[in-house]
Amino acid sequence: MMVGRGVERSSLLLLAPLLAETDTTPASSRPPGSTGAAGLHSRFHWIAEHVPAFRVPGGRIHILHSPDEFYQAMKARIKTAKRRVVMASLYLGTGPLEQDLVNCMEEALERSQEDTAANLKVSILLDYTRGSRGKNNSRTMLLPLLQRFPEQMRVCLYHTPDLRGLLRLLVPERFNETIGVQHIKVYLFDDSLIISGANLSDSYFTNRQDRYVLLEGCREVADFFAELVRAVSDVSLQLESDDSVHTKEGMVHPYKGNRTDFSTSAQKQIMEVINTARVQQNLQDLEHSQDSDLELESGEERSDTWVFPLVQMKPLGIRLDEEVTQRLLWEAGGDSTVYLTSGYFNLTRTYMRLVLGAAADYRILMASPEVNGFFGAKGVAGAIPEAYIHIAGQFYRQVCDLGQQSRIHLQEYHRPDWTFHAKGLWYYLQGNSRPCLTLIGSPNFGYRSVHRDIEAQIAIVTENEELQANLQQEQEMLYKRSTEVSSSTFKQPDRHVKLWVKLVTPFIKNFF
Ligand SMILES: *[C@@H]1O[C@H](CO)[C@@H](O)[C@H](O)[C@H]1NC(C)=O
Ligand SMILES: *[C@@H]1O[C@H](CO)[C@@H](O)[C@H](O)[C@H]1NC(C)=O
Ligand SMILES: *[C@@H]1O[C@H](CO)[C@@H](O)[C@H](O)[C@H]1NC(C)=O
Ligand SMILES: *[C@@H]1O[C@H](CO)[C@@H](O)[C@H](O)[C@H]1NC(C)=O
Ligand SMILES: CC(=O)N[C@H]1CO[C@H](CO)[C@@H](O)[C@@H]1O
Repeated sequence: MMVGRGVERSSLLLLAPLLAETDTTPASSRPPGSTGAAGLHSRFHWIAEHVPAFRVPGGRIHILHSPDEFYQAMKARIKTAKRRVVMASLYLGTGPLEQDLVNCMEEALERSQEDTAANLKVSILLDYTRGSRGKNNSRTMLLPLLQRFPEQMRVCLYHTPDLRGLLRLLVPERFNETIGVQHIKVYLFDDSLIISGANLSDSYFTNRQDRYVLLEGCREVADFFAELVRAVSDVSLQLESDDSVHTKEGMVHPYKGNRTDFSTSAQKQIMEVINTARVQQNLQDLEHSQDSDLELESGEERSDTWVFPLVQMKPLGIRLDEEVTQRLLWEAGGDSTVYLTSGYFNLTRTYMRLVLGAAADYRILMASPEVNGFFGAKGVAGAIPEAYIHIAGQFYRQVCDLGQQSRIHLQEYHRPDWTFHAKGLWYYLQGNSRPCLTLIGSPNFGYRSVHRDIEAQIAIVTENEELQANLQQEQEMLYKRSTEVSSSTFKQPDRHVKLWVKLVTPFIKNFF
């Protein structure tokens, strides 16, 4: 692997073990400061060696800004869907807003039955442990639909293979979710889809800040995600109308079956979806490049944007998101600025080292304690914001020890009565006031995302100026509500971390 410019030897040494284990494809030679189509393409085309690359017109990608916009878009699209609705999420909440969403599905299914030609299929993938929590839960929300529309409705519950045996019996209910969950958030309606970090739950529809991107009429991307969710659903537990669950015929049971056999077979099925799409898109790209001299027909939109799906399922041996994110963070050269945000700030050790060792400017946005989702929580959970203060404080101290304060800035998000859950990054090249790349989806750069949960996000690389402007606006709106962290921040009384929290943080940080 070629190494970005402007990196000192010391950080190279630090990274040696890491580089050894990553991909060895040489970085494409990039003209410095080049930002044109060819520049962007050659700079980021290596991503296509790992994952499928879909070309779409940038004008079809819309950034949604608020929880309400996200919620209304989902309702409207469920109601008008004709062929398919596919929803993958951690869980479906049980409040009136979630019930309303279920009602929209019911309405769409009823309508589809009246029209004999139509055949709407609704497919829902949730996490088994989170979706089964409590008496009223995601399952009880969806059972009526399953009973009424058995031919059109599918509900699957992913169960991590790591929660098995004695552990499964001994871990208390709320804690068995910490072992690993289905965390992918994709909401798909015919050929349009929303990729987000937001769960299907009340607060995410009202006052919990997350990110959401809508890809409108992008059939190939939608087909890919529908297939991906189908493959994960196939290896998950199938919910029946009597609330029982069973494995799909011929599948290994996720926690009763052999652990290795389960992962191997799940990996094979999921990788098949990814590899098929990759080959298909490569072929298309080849054809496309051959006739790229042809004029666009009038009214035809230019495919000026690439969408790369990045999947991470470490329990099943799939680590594509990790590979791409690592290289992206590492290769961010001195000619770039990376805005990175994670609601819960606990970068993995590797990501942290990459940020500390890279040459780019980093602006890292995290939740301030009062917008942490656990702020004011009862019992042990109430200490979680403190644990994050502690982790952020440690990271900040490292930045200072390395004398990197002018390159790595930490910022805290504030907003009364809101919680902050946004994650992703925006990548700016020098000389450009707008980002050319963003990552958006479920992973949050933390230990759980990389090692325990199953996740998906997309990398969008675009030369479409309007889309770039919209991404910039999104980034600015989030950072506008933040203040910069300095050494005095951690001396404020509300940042006091109790000794016991400091002591237990190293042991519990793997779990959130
Ligand atoms: C569960 O749902 C039922 C029926 O909708 C409702 O009457 C009941 O109050 C709910 N229970 C809880 C604990 O939310
Ligand atoms: C989680 O824990 C509860 C209570 O200990 C148990 O009833 C439930 O079956 C567990 N869930 C899973 C998936 O093991
Ligand atoms: C929603 O999803 C996030 C991760 O995206 C998860 O950490 C969180 O616990 C979920 N929220 C709730 C209220 O369960
Ligand atoms: C699980 O299967 C693998 C090969 O498929 C085998 O080597 C291993 O012994 C099995 N483990 C158990 C506990 O049966
Ligand atoms: C910043 C930080 O402390 N990150 C930690 C998050 O959790 C993982 C898992 O334990 C650690 O390896 C990281 O160091």
